[in-house]
Amino acid sequence: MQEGMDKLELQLKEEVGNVQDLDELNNIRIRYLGKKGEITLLIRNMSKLSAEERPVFGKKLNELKASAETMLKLRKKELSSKLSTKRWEKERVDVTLPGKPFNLGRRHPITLVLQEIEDIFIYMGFIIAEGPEVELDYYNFEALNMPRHHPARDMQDSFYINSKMLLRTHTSPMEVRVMEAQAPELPVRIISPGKVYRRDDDVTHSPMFHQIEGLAVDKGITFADLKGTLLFFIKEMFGKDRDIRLRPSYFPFVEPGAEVDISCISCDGKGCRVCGGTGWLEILGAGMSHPRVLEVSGYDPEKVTGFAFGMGVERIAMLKYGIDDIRLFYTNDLRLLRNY
Ligand code: FA5
Repeated sequence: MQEGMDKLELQLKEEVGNVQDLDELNNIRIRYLGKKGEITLLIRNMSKLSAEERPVFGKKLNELKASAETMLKLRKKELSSKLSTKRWEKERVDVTLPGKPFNLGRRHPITLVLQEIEDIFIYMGFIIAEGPEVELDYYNFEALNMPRHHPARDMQDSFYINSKMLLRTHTSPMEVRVMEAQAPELPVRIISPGKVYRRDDDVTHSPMFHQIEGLAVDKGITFADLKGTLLFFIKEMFGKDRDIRLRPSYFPFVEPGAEVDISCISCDGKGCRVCGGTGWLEILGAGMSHPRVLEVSGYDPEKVTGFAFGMGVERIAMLKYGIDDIRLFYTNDLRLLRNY
């Protein structure tokens, strides 16, 4: 029996010395010290020994068991530390390596110009009112004094959803929506920014573009208020040297109506290629609210008057940044977008 025990100890020593992973080490433990393990069976079979042999072999078997447990424990410690070193080597971070560049996004030039325009009007006491891009024919045309078959509808070729609904062609429907939503005695001073859609597509016309509508309604509002408001805006936006010119024009929802030009940014009004030699650049449409529009919106045109204007944001951005093709705003070319 002594010989068997010595052999077992040697065999265990060799196996523990060769094992390279923790699962295999556990299998060895089970094979020797588990419920049916070789050492466990020897201990169990001690009852078969004679009374003289039992204490001698009992002591030796306990020593063998203790030595096996120590061997397994030490190897487990050794393997665990070896494995965690290996893992650390694989996963470690080299803090001396240069970092990955972190790209910061920036605002689109149209967003920047929109915000700049909004800030100027907010400073003058206007508030922002936003509305739907999918609009009822009623608000986009009918309530703005353009009934079905009115020739002025042709000026804004539209994308229709069905016979009563379309993608709005301008932000003017918000004039009616805002007036309708509040008590007629209350004065209005709003700007309404947003996307609009038309069947247009060339270097100065995009099928989707942005407009900002303005509306002021109150007792005693005059054309002079309109001109003063726009002049203040233009000087804030393009500099104190800019002047404006109002030319008579026709929009069915204002009377009188005007096209507003600014003195050319490029030649300062002398006449150049940018302004086609005229010295002026057109930027928006404006006028005094038509009495019929005030009326359908619930306001009494005998008691109040109003002015309205609508400007194209891309047009203003093109002038401000000297961009000559509107499509550049929407091609997502970072070489352009990074500059603002
Ligand atoms: C209108 O849309 C009127 N609703 C403006 C208005 C409001 C007049 C209130 C009177 C009172 P117009 O179609 O001219 O008007 O468009 C206004 C501006 O939008 C133009 O001056 C131009 O800057 C811009 N614009 C028009 N069509 C396009 C387009 N396809 N792409 C880019 N900008 C455009």
